[in-house]
Amino acid sequence: MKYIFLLGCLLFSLDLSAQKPQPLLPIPTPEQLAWHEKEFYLFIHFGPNTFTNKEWGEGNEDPNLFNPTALDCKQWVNIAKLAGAKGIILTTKHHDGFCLWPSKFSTHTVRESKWLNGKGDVVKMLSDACKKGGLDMGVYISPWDRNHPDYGTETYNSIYLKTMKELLTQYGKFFELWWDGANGEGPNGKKQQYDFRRFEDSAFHWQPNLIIFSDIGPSIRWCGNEKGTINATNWNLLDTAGFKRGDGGPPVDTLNRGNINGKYWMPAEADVSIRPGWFYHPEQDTKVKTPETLFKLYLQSVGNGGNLLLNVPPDRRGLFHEADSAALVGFKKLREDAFRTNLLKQATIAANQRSAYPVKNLLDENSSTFWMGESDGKLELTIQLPKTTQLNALVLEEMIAYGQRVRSFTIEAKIGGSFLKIYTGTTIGRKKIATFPAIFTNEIKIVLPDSKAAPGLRNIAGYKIPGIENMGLWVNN
Ligand code: FUL
Repeated sequence: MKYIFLLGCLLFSLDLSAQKPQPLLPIPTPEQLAWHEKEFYLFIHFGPNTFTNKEWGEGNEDPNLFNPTALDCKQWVNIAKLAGAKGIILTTKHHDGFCLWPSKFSTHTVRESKWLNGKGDVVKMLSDACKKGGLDMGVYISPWDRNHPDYGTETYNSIYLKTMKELLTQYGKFFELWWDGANGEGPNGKKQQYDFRRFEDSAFHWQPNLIIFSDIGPSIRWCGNEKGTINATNWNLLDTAGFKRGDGGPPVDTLNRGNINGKYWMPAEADVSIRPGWFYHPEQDTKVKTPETLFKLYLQSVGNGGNLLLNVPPDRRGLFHEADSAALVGFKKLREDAFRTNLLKQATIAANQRSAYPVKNLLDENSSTFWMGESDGKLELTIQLPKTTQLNALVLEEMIAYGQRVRSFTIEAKIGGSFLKIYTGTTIGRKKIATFPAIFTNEIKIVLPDSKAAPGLRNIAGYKIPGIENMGLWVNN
């Protein structure tokens, strides 16, 4: 009996090891994995610049200029939800130093303004609205401060810490802290030597599950541009040794692609504004990006394995402008139309490698099941469709919880009796939306010639996305 029990334990443990593959380090933390699933969320630039028509305030603006006539954070949250965004990151303090909450460590805040007789707190209003609406909230707290009299001295590092503490301990949980790289002179003409080590340790102390953004993380990286695009080759890995935030950051090309053998898991976030500026400018009401442009950016950011942080600046009323709201709703509709019908749902799939996992997991549209090969050698996945079908996109998802492994892949389709290569790709990562001119086929092969380790995927889906042939997507493909 004892032996049968021991045998049972042994088999059970063998079975468990089959369920859990060997990770290929580095791998994402649970917080980074949760962040990856957010895909798309909004950025909000709001403050004195909204009223002075500037992008970078000097820090000496009269606080009374900040006077939104109808500020309604519930409207921001409602529109964000209609757009399918999962959260909102607010510029609680931009480079002008103006605090959107009544900070005790500044005299340049909402408290000094006429707005709500100095009793207002935008951070509180937004955090309440996000909690009520089920959105996550994040905070941008500019280290550069063109107002604070202590900026440029060691005292400012302590002031910045206290400022962060107010935000990170009084408003509940934030999902992300955004550190801008810009670092110019303060009011006394001096630049600041930031104590980022202390800032970082303290931020994690106050909010252990925080994701911290900067050129070099520590949790996620800037994608190297403000256009909202990530390279088709996108490693979630980065080497940060010797680099700083801002001017001393890694080359922008590296930020856009990551490092193939980078030491840290450091995925890319693509930030871009829905308008030419980050802040609201009335003359840009006619320059709001179209739903089609936003959809293309989605393909070039989320579709290349990163996240999209889309800025929507409220106007002087304190509301999203009608043009921005319409574009956001249109963008959501394009995503829904594109990904409504998975054309591989009834297909069958086979692999040329053995595996401990059922290969049908790849087509089950379930992100918690996956399939992993047994070697880093050539893998071929063959998908048989029940009938000839028109497709122009495949969505592939790598099982990144065990590390990013796929270096390259091709998609081939049987057209007129023989297989033609229709897509040549490099990395897959969390999500690759591979688009190509529409084809009719009933058999597709995905070939992964060599991966860093046995490749693992969670899902493969196929679509016929309306209108992508006019988006100029295949110029470099
Ligand atoms: C930049 C800032 O200088 C801009 O004003 C804006 O906040 C953008 C998101 O980051 O570095």
